[in-house]
Amino acid sequence: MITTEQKKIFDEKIRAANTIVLCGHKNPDGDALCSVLGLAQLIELNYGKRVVCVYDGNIPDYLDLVPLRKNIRYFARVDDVDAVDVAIVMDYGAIKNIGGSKSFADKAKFIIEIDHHINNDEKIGDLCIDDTSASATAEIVYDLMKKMDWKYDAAVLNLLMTGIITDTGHFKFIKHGRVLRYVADLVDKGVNIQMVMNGLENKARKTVLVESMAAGRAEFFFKNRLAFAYIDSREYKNLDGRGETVLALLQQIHGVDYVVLLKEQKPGQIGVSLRGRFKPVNKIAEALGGGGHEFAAGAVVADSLENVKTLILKMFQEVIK
Ligand SMILES: [Mn+2]
Repeated sequence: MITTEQKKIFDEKIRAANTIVLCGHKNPDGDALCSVLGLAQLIELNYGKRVVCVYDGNIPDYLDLVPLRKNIRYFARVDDVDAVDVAIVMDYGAIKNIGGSKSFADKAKFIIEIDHHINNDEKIGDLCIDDTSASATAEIVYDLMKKMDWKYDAAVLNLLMTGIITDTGHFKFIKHGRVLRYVADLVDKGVNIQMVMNGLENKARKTVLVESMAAGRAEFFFKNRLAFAYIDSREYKNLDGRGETVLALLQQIHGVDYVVLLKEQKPGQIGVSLRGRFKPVNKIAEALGGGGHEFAAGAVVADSLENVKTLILKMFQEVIK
């Protein structure tokens, strides 16, 4: 919940600022990207201020079609910003996740954070507008927009809907009804959910081919209860994002309780994605040094593809009895 005091400080700081920089976490996902672009547009519409949006890492192709996509720049190529009055850091979770964009926060006179992650790290904001009950950072931006009584446009509404849709896995991970009431408001204001979702289904042919190949050669273990797939480092270059399609396809198979996808990001560095259909997988992710949600979790392990596969099958042996 955004307090009157938070509203007041936000308003004063933005009003007094000349240069405002916005960023989300490194390798932005739909929520990080769209929350940044949406809030930037709201500030421009309502305060007429110069807002610079920056990112580090890569923005996946499936986000190419989101409104105002061109308004965000790779942090290292931004050389026309000297003094930063206010930096707004969004959807970041922990300081290490910000990446190179942190240099703008470092030189900012005032930092605002807007986040829905549980942050066990130190918080970066002088003003923290955090809500761990929010399903997406875009939900907090929507809340802020309403409480501030801001003007908005169609781009803002579509961006906020995109943030909510992507972070909730197309509404699957919603934990409370509030966000659906916001979604209802967005629909009443003119957002077309079908158009937003269609826009997100936007991948290069090579990506779809890698994903379908990985699903096609999946192996099955423990009486077909565990589906296992991998993507090697050569194929990984053509992957866009996390290989969600591989996981989604294998999860549909009757009798499969668990899906494991190993991604060789580079030799010796394996990204692990775990999905449980009806059984949790977060404990295994945590044992591998990662984390996540109960039914969707992951980790990055420094070892060979073969060794990580052996290790994970051994761990599942304990779980599947
Ligand atoms: Mn998020």
